[in-house]
Amino acid sequence: MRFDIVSLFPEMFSAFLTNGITRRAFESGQVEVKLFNPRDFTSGSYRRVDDRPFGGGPGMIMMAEPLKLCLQEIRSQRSESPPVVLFSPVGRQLNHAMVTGWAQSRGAVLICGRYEGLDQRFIDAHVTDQISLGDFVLSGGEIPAMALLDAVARLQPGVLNAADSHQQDSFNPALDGLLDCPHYTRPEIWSETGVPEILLSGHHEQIERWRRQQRLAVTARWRPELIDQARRAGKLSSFDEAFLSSSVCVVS
Ligand code: 9WO
Repeated sequence: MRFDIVSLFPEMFSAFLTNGITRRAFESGQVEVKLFNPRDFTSGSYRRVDDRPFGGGPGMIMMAEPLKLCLQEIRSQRSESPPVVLFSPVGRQLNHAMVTGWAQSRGAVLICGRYEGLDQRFIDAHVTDQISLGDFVLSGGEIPAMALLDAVARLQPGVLNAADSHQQDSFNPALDGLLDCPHYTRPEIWSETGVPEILLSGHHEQIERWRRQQRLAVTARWRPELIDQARRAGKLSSFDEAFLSSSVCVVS
């Protein structure tokens, strides 16, 4: 798959693309990433990419023409016509189902806005999808673009070290849409605090039962709507329901 990034700050992506477990996906080209700066698609010595808003008001607006020329160059490099994504709070909020969709796609053009936003005429003419990370405002779309790329890259076959450790993730359908259980590592006593006895017992069946119950308890405590969702999807067994109803189902 191929992602073309349109950003006035392409350097922001270099540390991201060359570090961590996702690095392999990017460096192998399994997830091909190309960066395009709209400033390279301007004419004149000022290399202008922004201008003042019609109607007045604070800040600057990204001009439509450099974005269009940039997109034209990207389209000329690709055989099919890719989706054009804008990161903004207007869009649907990104979730695991959307990430798996993009992870199985041919890729997209990711537009990273800056300043007060883009000329609406470019959005109306070219943007096919808007994606939000949540109801807050950033100073640019680069971090949301990296969030999507990161989530997509780690789902590619062979990217995670521990084979298939994303099978254990929160929001993996294999975990029935529950949150993940708590994890512990060495030392056995840290800051005068031990770890749950069961994890040291070597009883794998009991450990798995404990982890399932922890997932249920953590989810019921912090994201009760996900319990309802799992229940409606038929993902909760009678054992799960019995545990949820019991006084043992408590977490801090
Ligand atoms: C910002 C915005 C705020 C409220 C309603 C609509 C909005 N659109 C945008 C927008 O397109 N902003 C551009 C990208 C330019 C300013 C910086 N940008 C941005 C994206 N700020 N915050 C985001 C964002 C993206 C995804 N999820 C959360 C925030």
